[in-house]
Order: sequence, then structure tokens, then C-alpha cells
Amino acid sequence: VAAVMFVVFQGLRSFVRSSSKFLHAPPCHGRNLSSLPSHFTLPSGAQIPSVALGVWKASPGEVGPAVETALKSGYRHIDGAWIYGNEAEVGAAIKKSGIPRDELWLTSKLWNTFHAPEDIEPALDESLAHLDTEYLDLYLVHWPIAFKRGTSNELDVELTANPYPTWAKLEELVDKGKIRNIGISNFNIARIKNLTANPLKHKPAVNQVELNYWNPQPELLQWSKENGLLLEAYSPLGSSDQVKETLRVPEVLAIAKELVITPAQVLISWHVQRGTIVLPKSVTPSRVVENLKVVALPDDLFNKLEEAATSHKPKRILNPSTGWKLDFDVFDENLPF
Ligand code: 1BO
Repeated sequence: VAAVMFVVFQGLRSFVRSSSKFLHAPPCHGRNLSSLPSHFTLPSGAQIPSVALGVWKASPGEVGPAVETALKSGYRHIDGAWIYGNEAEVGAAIKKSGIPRDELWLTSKLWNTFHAPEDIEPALDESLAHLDTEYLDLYLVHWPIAFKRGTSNELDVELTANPYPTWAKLEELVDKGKIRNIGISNFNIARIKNLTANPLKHKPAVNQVELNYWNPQPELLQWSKENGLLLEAYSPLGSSDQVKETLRVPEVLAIAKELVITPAQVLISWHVQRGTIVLPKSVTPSRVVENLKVVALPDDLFNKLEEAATSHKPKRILNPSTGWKLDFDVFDENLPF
């Protein structure tokens, strides 16, 4: 009897997994809305959930409960980083949830201070220990900027100009089983080409960048699609001070009204529909829950929003070039080296 029950349980579990390929549309709206893909496929064949809880700027004491709420409400993707300083609290919340590790997608990022090949595995091990896991699903080079060992903003010119030694070490860690996929973050096209001109064993699987209504980066998105690189959107509703303004954009409000969804849901849906992973951050339980309920916007509404987003002068908020005392702009397409 126990064996039969076990087989039935496994069957049910895999049915639930395979039937949840789409995010669900809310029941109440004026138009027939379809669902959006709940996952995208990476070059390794891995299925990455299209909406994640982003934990950048989630404060101590708030991040754990937010992760718990997220996991309870159906999220299976948490996007973090060593530099966010909250990986141990995230790890504890994941453990508390009791969700099996193989049902979760965990991303972390290698900080600029640890680009030297000999520093990478210890840095990764610290993230693994904090998250209380044996492996990461995705590990990103957080910035295309390397700092000298032991410093917090002194440029290592050699490792910045040539990111290959850092990448080759990450490839080794994939082969060792500590990381399942590797990617980049905050790389522009010139820097991606600078990396991929090397004989890579594992190509970057994703590029995580600031992507929102004010900075929609259509050229980078198009180029990435043509080159098989998935973009991930951080600050998807705008950077902190912009969020209120983003949620009041007339086109966003009109779509929200027509579909009877919230402005945040309109924007998160738009990101997934553009073919990008989206990483909304919130520690407010109702918003965490709301952010996962996205739908496919009808084509006419999607196109209106895309046009509105791409027809004003783009505005990037996060650019730490000055804070890091660089004498060039991180996002300069003419590489300064
Ligand atoms: C410094 C953190 C940028 C977003 O991951």
C-alpha cells in the first residue's frame, strides 16, 4: 500500500509541475487574457522561472519574511547577491519554507573584489554557506569591473580589460557542480563582445541589467535575442524614487484600468512579454503576492506600452562609475582599454 501511495504521490507531483508552465491570469477582466510563460529556457536546457523575488535593498528583518511570503505564494526563484548582505537571512527563510531544493531557482552574484581566479571559489563558498545550499542555479559576474584584491573601489585594470581568467574559473566551477549556469550583469554590448571573443566553454546564459519603462534598452534587448542571451530586468518598476512616477504613467494606468489589474502587474507582464526575466523587489506581503500574478497583455496594449516606453529619452539611474572613482563610464560602448 505504501509503495502504491508513493507512486501516486510522485505522479501527482510531476503532474502539478508539468501543468504549471504558465502564470495564471486573474479571473476578473474585460478581455480574454492569455497566460505568460512561467519559465524561459537557458542554453543548458535549464528552465528558469520568469518572475523572481529580487532582494536587493531588502533590509535585515524584512527580507526573511518577504522570502517566506514569496515562497508560500508560489515564487520559486530568488535573485540575490553577496553584496546585498542578506544571503544568510534568505537562506534561513528558504530552509523554513521546507520547499525541496530541486524545486527552487537560486541566483547569486560574484562581487567586484573577488574577480581574481583564486578568490572566486571562496567567494562562492561563502554565498553557498549563507544560502545553506550545495549549488547555485545561476551565478553572475555582478559588474564588468574588477577591483584590486582586498579593496572596495580600486580598479584592477588588467582583470577589467580581460575578464576571461575570471570567466574560465567560473566555467571550472560549473564543471565541478557548484554552479549550474553562469551569466553576467551590467554588461553592455561592447563588454559582452570583449568577453565572448574568448574561447568560452560555457557562454553567458543571462545578462542582468537595469530595465524599466524609463530605461527600456530596446537595442540591447534586440541584440541579446539575436545572440541567444536572455536579459533579466532589475529595478523593473524603476529605481526607488521613480517607482511612484512609473505607476502613474498614463499608458500604464489606462491598461491597468482596461484589464482590471494593477499598474505594477501591467509593467511586470510587459517585461515577461518582452522576453525578459523580471525581478520585482518588495517586502510588502500584498505586493509580493500581486507581483507574481501576471498576464499576457493583448497585442495592441503591449505595443502601445512598448512605444510609450521607447519614445522618450532613456534615463538610467544606477551608474556607480563616479562612486568607484573610475575615470570612464561603466556603460561606455567605446571600451576605455
Ligand atoms: C550594486 C547592486 C546592483 C544591482 O544588483
